[in-house]
Amino acid sequence: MPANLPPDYFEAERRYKQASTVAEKIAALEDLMATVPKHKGTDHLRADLRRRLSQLNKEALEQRKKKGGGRDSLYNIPREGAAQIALTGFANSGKSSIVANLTKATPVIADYPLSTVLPCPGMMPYEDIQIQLVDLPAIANETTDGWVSGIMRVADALLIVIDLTEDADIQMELILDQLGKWNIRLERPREGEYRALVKRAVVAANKKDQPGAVENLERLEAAYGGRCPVVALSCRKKDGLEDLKQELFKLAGVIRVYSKPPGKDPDLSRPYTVPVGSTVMDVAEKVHKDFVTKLKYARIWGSARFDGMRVERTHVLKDRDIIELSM
Ligand SMILES: Nc1nc2c(ncn2[C@@H]2O[C@H](COP(=O)(O)OP(=O)(O)O)[C@@H](O)[C@H]2O)c(=O)[nH]1
Ligand SMILES: [Mg+2]
Repeated sequence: MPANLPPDYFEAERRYKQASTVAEKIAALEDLMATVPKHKGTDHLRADLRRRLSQLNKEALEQRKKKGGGRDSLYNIPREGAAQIALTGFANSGKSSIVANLTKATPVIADYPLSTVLPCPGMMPYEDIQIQLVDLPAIANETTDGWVSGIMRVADALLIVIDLTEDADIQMELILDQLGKWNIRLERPREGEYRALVKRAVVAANKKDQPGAVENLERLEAAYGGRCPVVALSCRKKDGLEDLKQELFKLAGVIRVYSKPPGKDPDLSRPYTVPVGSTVMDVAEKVHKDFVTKLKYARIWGSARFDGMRVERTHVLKDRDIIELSM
C-alpha cells in the first residue's frame, strides 16, 4: 500500500467496501480511483483498481444480459423523446461529461480511457420537450465499434465531441475517416456514393478552459466550421452548455406545434413535435386521423402574415406555431 494516499482515498475505500450491488460497487470504485494521485508509487494500486473495475463491468454486463433478454437488447436503445442524438469522439474528450451535464443520466466519467462499456441514454430537457442523448464508448475501438456504429446508424443525428487539449482538426479528420468507413457521411453523398448514410452533426469542442484551447478551436473552425456548427464549451466550468443545448435542439430537426380547438385556448402543455418542413396537413393527421378527409380549414398563430389567418393545408409550419383545426 503506497504511503502517501490522501484522506479522500480512505473515505472512498470505506464506501467501496460497503457497496452491495454491482452498480454501486462500480460507482464507488470510480470515485475511489479518482482519489489516487498519479505517480510511480501508485502504479500498482491503480493497475489493481482498473482490473477490479473491468471485472465488475463484466459482471454488470452478464447481469444485464440475463435480465434484459439477451445481447441485442443491451445495445438497442429505443428512441424516446423528440429525437435521438448519439455522441461520438475519442476517449477522454468529454462525451460522458456532456451527457451527465445535460441529462439526469449518470454515465461513468473518468480520466482513463474506455470507461464507457455500454450505451448510456439520457433525456435532455429543452423547454417543453425532451431530446435523447446516447453516450457511447470512444470511436475506433475494435471491441465496441460493431454495436457503436450500429447505434450511430439509427440515431437521428450525431454529436461529435472534440478534446481541445489535443489536436482538434486531426481528431475531426480521424473521426470523419472512421465514419466514412461505415459509410456514414455528414454531407450530401458525392456522386457514386448513393448508399452512404447522411447524418446531421454538431461538433462540441470541449475543455475550452485549458491552455491552448483557443488556438486549437480556431484551427478546427477554419477546417470544419463550414460543414457543421461548432460549439466551444467547458464541462468543467459549466460554460457553453446552454449554447450546446440550443444547437442540439436545432440538430434534432423538429418543430413544436400546439393545437387548439375552434373557440378554445390552445393546449400549450403538450406540443406536437414534427420534422422541420412539416405542413398543416402533417400535424392535422397527428391530431386526429379524421382530419385527413374532413379538415375544413386551419388557422395559424405564429408563422402566418397575421394571427388567426386561414392557411392552406400545404402551409409549412414554424417552431411554436399554434394551429386551429376545424372539421
Ligand atoms: N479541463 C477539463 N476537463 C474535462 C472537461 N470535461 C471533461 N473533462 C475531464 O476529462 C476526462 C474525461 O471525461 P469523460 O466525460 O469521461 O470523457 P469520455 O471518455 O469522452 O466519456 C475526465 O477526467 C473529465 O473530468 C472540461 O471541460 N475541461
Ligand atoms: Mg465516456
